Amino acid sequence: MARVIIALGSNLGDRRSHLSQARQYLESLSTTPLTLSSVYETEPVGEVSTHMFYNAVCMFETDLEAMTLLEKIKTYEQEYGRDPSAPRWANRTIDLDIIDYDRQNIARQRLVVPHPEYEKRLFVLYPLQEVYPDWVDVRSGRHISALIEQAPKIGVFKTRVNW
Ligand code: A4P
Ligand code: MG
Repeated sequence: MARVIIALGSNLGDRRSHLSQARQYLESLSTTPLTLSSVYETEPVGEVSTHMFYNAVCMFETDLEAMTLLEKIKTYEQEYGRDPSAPRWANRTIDLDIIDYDRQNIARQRLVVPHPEYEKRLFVLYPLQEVYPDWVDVRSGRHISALIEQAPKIGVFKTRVNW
């Protein structure tokens, strides 16, 4: 059994519904109830878009191997993570990233855990701190509060949205 943490992001269409549907899918991969963070509304980072994101994190236990979990969430993104009313080339409506897999340090070609760059992203760190207040990065040994202090500042607003 592995304890995993997945970060979710959506900035197109009905963002709450995309998070909620992905949460239901992740429940089907889990052997335990999910621990959910709040939904955060966050300023877009990078060139992707000008639309505000909804971001959240969830934690659960699974029997799946790390690579199998990756394949499943990527397939979900491709099959269900598109807004049917959006053009085919539009941004994905849901992004699912593996932040942690059982406190392991994984550096394979298709899977890097903890997720590469997550420590620069307040839109992951704030919800991560909510579900895992004592989080310490297995690569750097740094505590979540230090990671938050050092990350580039962006607008991150905790909402009361249910998902
Ligand atoms: N991959 C390697 N390690 C992992 C991992 N731990 N979890 C590989 C998931 N995937 C991992 O990912 C590309 C490839 O990374 C995968 O095929 C997998 O083998 P992807 O999710 O298909 O592509 P992506 O979403 O464009 O990459 P990434 O890095 O997840 O996207 P970004 O750069 O995070 O961009 N601003 C705000 N406020 N909130 C957001 O959620 N998201 C992005 C997405 C940019 N700006 C944002 C947000
Ligand atoms: Mg991604």
